[in-house]
Amino acid sequence: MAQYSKIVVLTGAGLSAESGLHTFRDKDGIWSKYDYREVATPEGYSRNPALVLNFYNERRRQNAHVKPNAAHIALTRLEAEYPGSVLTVTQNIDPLHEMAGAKNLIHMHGEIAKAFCTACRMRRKIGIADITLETVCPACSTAGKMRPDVVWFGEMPYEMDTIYDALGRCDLFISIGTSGTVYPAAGFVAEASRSGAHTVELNLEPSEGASEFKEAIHGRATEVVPAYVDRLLKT
Ligand code: BV8
Repeated sequence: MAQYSKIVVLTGAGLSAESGLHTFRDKDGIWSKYDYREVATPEGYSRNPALVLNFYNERRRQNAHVKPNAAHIALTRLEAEYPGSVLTVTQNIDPLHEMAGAKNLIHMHGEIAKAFCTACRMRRKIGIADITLETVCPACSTAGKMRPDVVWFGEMPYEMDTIYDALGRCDLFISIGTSGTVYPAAGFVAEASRSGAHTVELNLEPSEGASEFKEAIHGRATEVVPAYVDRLLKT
């Protein structure tokens, strides 16, 4: 009999660090090079759209050559082999979970490989293509109104109803590679605890929300995540 029946996994930038993608708040992190108010807010986008489009074009190019690491692969194995349900909610906008075969996945902060038109709201996959002020929307033919389909500060993350419903029903909540700085994701552990779930943090170091977890295993994701998944699949 499996120990848990409904597992929710929350992942952050630390999960993709060993695939070569920068995190946000580590010493050489993205927010040490850019002011998030200029490149990750609607106000920044309306002030200087070219700066924001180039910020994401640069990150999209970095995403073009990355590969899932052992932690992404272990999470896909958990989803495929665990006798209960496993939902992965990622704050990451990279495609590494899907590349590792994840199916039951929510990108709550959007996806860098997608774009939408601010004129007609049409959404489309753009892969690794740049978005510029000359990019024309294929649906309404307006130029210069396409933006990355990512959730900026002050914008509502995606699929929050589904996420809160899953948090209210889960009996295991696993948080991986996130500093627990950004809400509402940083509040998920409290939601899971309220529904009586066991809560575990797998992170390089204690996150800002470390004290809210019942269990913590600190180390690199490519080491601690496969080991923890092995433990779950054996019980
Ligand atoms: C919203 C864009 C409301 C995409 C990002 C209270 C409640 C609700 C909101 C707020 C609140 N207080 C403040 C807010 C506002 C704000 C917020 O939380 N601000 C913070 C700074 C205080 N939140 C918002 O604005 C959110 N929206 O609340 O909307 C609303 C309501 C009604 C109607 C409309 C709106 C939107 C938040 C999303 C913002 N977008 N990015 C992109 O460019 O990627 S946030 C950005 O930070 C990323 O998306 C990222 O996902 C997110 C979290 O960062 P982490 O993933 O945790 O990365 P970080 O570098 O911080 O940490 C990495 C960790 O990994 C570290 O702990 C490190 O030790 C570890 N690590 C490193 N290497 C490894 C490792 N671990 C293991 N192995 C390794 N090898």
